[in-house]
Amino acid sequence: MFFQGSLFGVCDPGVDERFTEAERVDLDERCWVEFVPGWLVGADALFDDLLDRLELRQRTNIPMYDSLVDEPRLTGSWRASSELAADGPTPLLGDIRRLLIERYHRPFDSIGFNLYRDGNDSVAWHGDRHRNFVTDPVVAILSVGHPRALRLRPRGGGASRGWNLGGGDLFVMGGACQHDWEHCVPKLRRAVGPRLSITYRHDTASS
Ligand SMILES: O=C(O)CCC(=O)C(=O)O
Repeated sequence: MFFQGSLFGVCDPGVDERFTEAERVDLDERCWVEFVPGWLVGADALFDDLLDRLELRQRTNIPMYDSLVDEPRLTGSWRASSELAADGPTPLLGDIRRLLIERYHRPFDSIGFNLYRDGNDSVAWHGDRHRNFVTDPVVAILSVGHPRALRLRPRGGGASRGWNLGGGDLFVMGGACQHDWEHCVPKLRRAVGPRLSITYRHDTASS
């Protein structure tokens, strides 16, 4: 896949360890998000590196309305328990993991990768299912590649809000977000380049 790098994204990747640009938004009394625009510099280099290294696969037979379909994105994952590289799939993703653990006080032990190849790729409204065994999980999404909207809406209805995520942006959902709110990445009608989301999650409650 060809990826046209942006001028600012082609240097060696690194993150702002002080989270200087972090903007926290309370969605309601129980739920918050934190947006850190441009948290990772050199996002295009990381994007290219991960496309080379990751084994992304096509999930099939996903129930959608009355039929079974191919999931409209490619996915991959890393788990702390099952890998030789115990800190992270690459040194940088391991460093990022440590920074996220320090800041959000959660034992991020898995990373999910989602490649949205173009505007036809998407994920429907949902809350992450590990809320069924972790109360108030924190979910941290680092986005590289072309920006795509991540939208959030209250479970059960209400106005949605959106953030455009790509190019090294970090977006964190916390509090009861996975219980009380849903999120999605909608399809786009216009042409758009690929985006990879790198999602840190934890299967237990505290670090
Ligand atoms: O790609 C994203 O930004 C969101 C991914 C997501 O919601 C999921 O995989 O559960």
